[in-house]
Amino acid sequence: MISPLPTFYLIVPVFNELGNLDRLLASLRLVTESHAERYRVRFVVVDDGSSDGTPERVRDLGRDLDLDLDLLANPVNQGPGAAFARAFEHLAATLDPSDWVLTLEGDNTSCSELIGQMFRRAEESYEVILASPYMYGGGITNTSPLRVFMSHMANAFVKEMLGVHGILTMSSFFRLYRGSALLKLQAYYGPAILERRGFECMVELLLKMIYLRMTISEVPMLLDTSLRTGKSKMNVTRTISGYLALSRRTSEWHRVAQRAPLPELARSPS
Ligand SMILES: Nc1nc2c(ncn2[C@@H]2O[C@H](COP(=O)(O)OP(=O)(O)O)[C@@H](O)[C@H]2O)c(=O)[nH]1
Ligand SMILES: [Mg+2]
Repeated sequence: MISPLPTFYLIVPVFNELGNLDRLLASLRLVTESHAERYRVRFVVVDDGSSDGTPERVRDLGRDLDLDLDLLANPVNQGPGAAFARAFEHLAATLDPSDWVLTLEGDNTSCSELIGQMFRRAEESYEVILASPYMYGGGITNTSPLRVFMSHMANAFVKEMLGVHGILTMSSFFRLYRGSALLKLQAYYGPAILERRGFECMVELLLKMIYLRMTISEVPMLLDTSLRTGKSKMNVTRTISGYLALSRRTSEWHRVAQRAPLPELARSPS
């Protein structure tokens, strides 16, 4: 049966998040309840070769909490960029311009309380909303001052290197997209949208949105690392080299944005 409601997809990449899953999916269950009148809520969780029982627990929780959930599993770890690419490709056949897609972290640090504010901002007609720790009113807490400093430096460095001005947070996973925006990205860059497999994927996505002149806004977010159990999986050296690799692709991505979209994928009203 075709649902009369638009779909609200929540895409969550996970890698060894067993300690965070119960709380994560229980809090996202509340999101499902609070949006039930306006959207059909569907979860797309992408596991990436976890060795701690993450995919099994996701499946159990999906059943226990009665979530509409697709679990995609890569047997071998490929990185969060590859996971998002797989999820976008998974949506390509069914995504409608009136749908909404939220991408978020699986470690409980993407505060679900912010989702309402992201929707309100999007309703001002923005195509994409970024949760933004580097914006006034946001911040990073329960993290050492050295790490906070390094994280600000990395964000500023990436912006300068790639010539991005006017956007405060470059690499947050936590974002809300209009279905029409993702369809447009797919029409230009293919159903997976992303090339980069590592943590730099979110910067790649942001650049492609900028090259397509999409409307982007940010809402302040307090990133509280005490909300997660376990450590960050981001490998700093690999991510820096990923950022450098991005800079070698920007002129090609820019060129692609100047040409007509791939006709077989151009379903979005632009
Ligand atoms: N699918 C997939 N997800 C990953 C991978 N590495 C990290 N993640 C997920 O990506 C999100 C961000 O990772 P996290 O370790 O919290 O990085 P940080 O927030 O930068 O410290 C979390 O949901 C992780 O489970 C990976 O290799 N594959
Ligand atoms: Mg995290």
